[in-house]
Amino acid sequence: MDYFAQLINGLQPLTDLLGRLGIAEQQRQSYALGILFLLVTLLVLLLIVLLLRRSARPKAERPQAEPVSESTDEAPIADEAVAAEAVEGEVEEPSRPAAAVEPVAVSVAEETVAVETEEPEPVSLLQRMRQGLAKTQAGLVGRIDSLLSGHARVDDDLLEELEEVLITADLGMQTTRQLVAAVEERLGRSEAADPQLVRQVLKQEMISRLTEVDSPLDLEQASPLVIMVVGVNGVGKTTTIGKLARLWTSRGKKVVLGAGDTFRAAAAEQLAIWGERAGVDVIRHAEGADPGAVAFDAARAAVARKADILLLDTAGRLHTKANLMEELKKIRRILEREIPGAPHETLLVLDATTGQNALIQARLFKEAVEVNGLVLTKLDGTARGGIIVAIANDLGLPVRFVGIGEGADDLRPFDPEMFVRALFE
Ligand SMILES: Nc1nc2c(ncn2[C@@H]2O[C@H](COP(=O)(O)OP(=O)(O)OP(=O)(O)O)[C@@H](O)[C@H]2O)c(=O)[nH]1
Ligand SMILES: [Mg+2]
Repeated sequence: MDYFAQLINGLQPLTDLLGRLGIAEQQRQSYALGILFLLVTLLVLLLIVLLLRRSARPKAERPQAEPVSESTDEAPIADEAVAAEAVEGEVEEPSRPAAAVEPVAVSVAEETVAVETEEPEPVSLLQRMRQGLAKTQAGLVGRIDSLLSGHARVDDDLLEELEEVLITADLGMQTTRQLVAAVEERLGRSEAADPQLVRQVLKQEMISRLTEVDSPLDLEQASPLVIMVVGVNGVGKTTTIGKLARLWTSRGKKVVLGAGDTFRAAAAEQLAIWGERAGVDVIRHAEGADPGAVAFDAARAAVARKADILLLDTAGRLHTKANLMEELKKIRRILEREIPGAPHETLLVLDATTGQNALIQARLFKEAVEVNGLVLTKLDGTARGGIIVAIANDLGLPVRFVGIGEGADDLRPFDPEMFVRALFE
């Protein structure tokens, strides 16, 4: 009862107000109580509505909130790992959903649009090279990294395991021994040597070994510059010629192609297709014709048409038991008779996916036909890209181009530093 009296007292201002509004005295108290009851009910209802909205909101907001937290997680990693070369999309993308006010569907749609519009942007050379070398990166540098993180210092154990990693990654016995010796010499087996320094030494040694033999192909040394492309079957000779034709015509060179692989009709046809794409003339004979005759006609045509470059395709195997190397020597003699100094370049094409086999082929061809430079194809499809260091180091031959895909633009002039950076960084 006491509480009731207090409540009535508390309602005095309200009953006074009701009195001023002309409500009879007997009814004022019940009116005031009714109003109070209404107010309390409204308040409770308001609270219920607020609570319901609060419990419903996280469901709608969760997908928005996640990308925001991702953005704060990812940005520093991208910054640290790839510094200036950070993929733009990775850094920018997460900020979009954070800014979006509309619910889930819209923010997801915006994200998709952002990705779609970013895709066609030209990727940098280094990025493209990095993509092409992804498998070698994982197979060689990935393994080196996990080896180093498992050791506290540079000791016998680490050096032994490093040797094993390099050999199994196709760097070959000779190059592996030299690289491990360089690490030992430069870091010693001291307690103080941080294993992470091994990474630096390997990187520098690889660059210096590749740079030692590096020499870009000089296109101005002769006109027409005659390039004979050799290699066993399936390594990518014809594809490489097609890509080179396209690269050089795009730089204003007049290119003529010679279909010296008469072993199968499809070979000349394949070259003709590449020629058409690049808009260059292709000199071809019927299937089974003498490759020497094709070389002769191609050389004559290149001179007559004032071509800057003649690219001659050759077979990787032959119909007869005639030795492939003898056939290639004969072609060389014919070219030389027609154009003094030709072939100015004998490019040996090697398939990186064959690993140590590529090294053996390179030795054989080098002895037989005076190879001047190498093209290493299919780096994109293999973890054995380390073979490039072994070949350059063991044979002392410059790598002129590397193939990192089947597309017309997937042949790149070889740049040792960029290659090693794409692998290690
Ligand atoms: N992934 C990838 N494939 C390549 C590359 N280069 C060539 N190829 C593919 O390798 C296959 C063989 O290429 P070709 O150019 O026909 O090889 P070839 O040496 O002329 O072969 P023969 O004419 O039989 O002696 C084709 O399917 C090419 O598309 C490369 O860099 N990356
Ligand atoms: Mg071919």
